[in-house]
Amino acid sequence: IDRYEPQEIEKKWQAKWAADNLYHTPDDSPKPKWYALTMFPYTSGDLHIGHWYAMAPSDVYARYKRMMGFNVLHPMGFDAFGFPAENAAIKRGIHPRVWTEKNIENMRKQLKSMGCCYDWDREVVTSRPDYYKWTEWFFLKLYEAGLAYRAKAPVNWCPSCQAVLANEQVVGGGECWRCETQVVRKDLVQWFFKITKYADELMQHEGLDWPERIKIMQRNWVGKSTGAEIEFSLDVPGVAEKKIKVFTTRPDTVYGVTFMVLAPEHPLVEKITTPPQKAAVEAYVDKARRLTEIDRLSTEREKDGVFTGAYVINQLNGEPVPVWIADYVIWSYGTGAVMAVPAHDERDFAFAKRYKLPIRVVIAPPGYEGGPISEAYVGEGKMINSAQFNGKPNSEAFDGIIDWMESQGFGKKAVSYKLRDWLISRQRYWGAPIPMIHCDTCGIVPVPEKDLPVLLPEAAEFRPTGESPLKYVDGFINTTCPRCGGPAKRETDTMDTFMCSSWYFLRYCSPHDAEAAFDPEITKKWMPVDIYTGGADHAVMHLFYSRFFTMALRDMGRLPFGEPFTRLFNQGVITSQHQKMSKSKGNVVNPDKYVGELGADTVRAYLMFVGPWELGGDWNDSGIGGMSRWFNRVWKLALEDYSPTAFDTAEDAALVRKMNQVIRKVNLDIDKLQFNTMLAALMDFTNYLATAKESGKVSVETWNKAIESLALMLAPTAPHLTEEIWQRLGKPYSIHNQSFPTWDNELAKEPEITLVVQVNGKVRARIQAPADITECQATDVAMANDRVKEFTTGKTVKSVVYVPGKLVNVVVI
Ligand code: ANZ
Ligand code: ZN
Repeated sequence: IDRYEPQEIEKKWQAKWAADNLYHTPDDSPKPKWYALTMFPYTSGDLHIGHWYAMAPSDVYARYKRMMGFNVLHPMGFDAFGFPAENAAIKRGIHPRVWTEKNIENMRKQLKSMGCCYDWDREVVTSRPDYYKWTEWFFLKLYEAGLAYRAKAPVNWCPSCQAVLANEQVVGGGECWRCETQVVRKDLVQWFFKITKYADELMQHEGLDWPERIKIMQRNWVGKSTGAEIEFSLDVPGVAEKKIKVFTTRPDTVYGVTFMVLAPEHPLVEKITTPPQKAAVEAYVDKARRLTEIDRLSTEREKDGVFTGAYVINQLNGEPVPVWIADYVIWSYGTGAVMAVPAHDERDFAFAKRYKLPIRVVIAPPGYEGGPISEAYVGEGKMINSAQFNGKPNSEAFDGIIDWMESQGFGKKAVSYKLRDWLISRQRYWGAPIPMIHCDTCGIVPVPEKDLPVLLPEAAEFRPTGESPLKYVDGFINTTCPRCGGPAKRETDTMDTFMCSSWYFLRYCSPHDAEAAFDPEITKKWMPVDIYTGGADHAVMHLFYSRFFTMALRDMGRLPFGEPFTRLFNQGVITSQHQKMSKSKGNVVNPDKYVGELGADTVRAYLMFVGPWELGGDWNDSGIGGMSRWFNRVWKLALEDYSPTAFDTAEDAALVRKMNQVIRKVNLDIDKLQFNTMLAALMDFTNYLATAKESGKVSVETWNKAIESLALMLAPTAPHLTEEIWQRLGKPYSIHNQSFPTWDNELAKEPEITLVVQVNGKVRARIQAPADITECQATDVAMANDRVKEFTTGKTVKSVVYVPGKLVNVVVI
């Protein structure tokens, strides 16, 4: 026979599959649907081995589902808007569109070399007008639904990228997620999406088969706190506000309030500050502005602050409370004001110590006999110094105080969320334009739907100024108001690229629809996604935003469900020299070289053999030759002639049994996405077949059946190799349209034997056991038998002798 030449056969079959449209996915099919989605790549330039690690195993699963009789939607596309394209334009003078399209060409070619069963007719590219037209449309729909608004807000500003970052894009100790520069704060008017409206629903994952880790991260990201909002009365001449509201998770400590702290940005600060305190307060506010939220919340930093000179009244006991400002109070959380209880809160305690403010214990620590305490007591206890609540456990007083305040009109039960609204404005060129117009007469006017898309002008100048280049494109910015027809200006900010990826899975369902973002009927058939695979680094941004979009669409009546991804699976990370691969570290592994030498099938299988998919591992090519040798063995076994020389019924039955066992294991492993053990089972089967061939004891029929099942089981992993084998075996094209082998539990069963167990020479038990039971297992089963135990408990086992397949002899004294 010919040699196994992967380069040749892979090219050949890829061309044939494409010509035959083998992986075309019809919307109409009598088969049940299966939507297998893999996170689409960002168009950064090259696919590295990490992309392969994400895409090859997910392709194996999609192919398996195809062979299991599903109509599988397995699409691929490109996340193509974003900073790097624009940075390339600034650095190298290439237009972002040209840079992006060039990268797409290259990446598509690389993706095709993997031999995945993608339906390329459904490819989406988020930076093309036929796609971003609908991203703009989504903006309009969210705006109509009251979910988009403009607000001036302190934003995270990356001085290096010269751009505003979402909270999620600030990582580590306050660095830009992309360039790791320290982020600073800046005020800008921006567009926000009201993702907080869905805070409660986003915390739940009902009916979703998602990793626990991701669910916890999402819940923490929402950060729901339950407590109360309490009003302190304010009486400063000339100030209209007569109350300051605080949010607290500890209403049970309200009698222990000895001062109040406002965020430096709190609008009342300016109004209530007394003349003598003015200079100090202004200086402090100025200083706070320059810090990031992360710095401000850091527990390591010493808490400092300034007295405003003003007082509020604690309405529960009528006491005056001095009002301070301090940067550990965050303006965007709760009400931006804190009732400070130094006796029971660590931060307040430190603050009170520093500024010599009173500390009043209202929950008695164990054994407390009055007097000062040396640190904040945050535990449970009996109420003291708390009027009619004295003597009650604080947990009980929690609700009692809320009820009392509600009846008196001092406060009410409240919840607060850490989750912030999603800031989507970007002062960048390479993104979908925000379809809004500013008119001096009419204010903010949405671009009429019929005028979409608002096209990105091709000509623009790219400068690292931090302002959108669109500001300087006259033909873009100057327009007419859709309402009054007068001269008006376009919004020049573009949208966060996470908007593009918040709905791409919907576009795949009807990618060529010119009338709608997605066809509601077709989309209803495909969605929700049955399995979504990708990196765990998308736990809060992409997955959160996609869920928000889906929930919003449901509430608009445009989708009949609110959760886009039924099952989520995160593959591990492939590292290189034990580090994350990155261009700057120069440790990026390019798979093309290995594909060129050994073939895509080998690279696919080798990656899956690194370890459990969810764990990832370090890339090391030392074993890849072994994978290639295995495929060569499979090739020879399958294609060389076989003829029985010493037929033996028992051996024939043994192969049938082995085959059924392997088929069972492979099916169960693939379904659990345990590709490494699936491959190990197939390798073991190959060894078994090699031995069987040598001994020549099985029939031609059984042999052929075994070879066919091996090829079919290997088809999802090594699609080219198996297609070639299938053809050479004279089977009908294509192996990828065949059914995956199924097993028969009866045939997979090991024949049983009867184990006789003797204790001190007397037969005490007869146990049914599988014929291939090992010595270890046989001893264990024997010793665990209840009858046997009756004669061994309390005695010392001197020896256990196993006569294979027959007898376990136990001697005790
Ligand atoms: C009084 C009190 C007494 C508090 C006590 C705690 C312990 P979480 O759990 O994170 O929601 N707080 C409220 N708004 C704040 C803001 N904008 N910036 C900084 N801190 C703020 O925290 C809620 C608690 O954090 C609130 O409960 C408040 O302090 C503080 F023994 O109120 B507490
Ligand atoms: Zn107008």
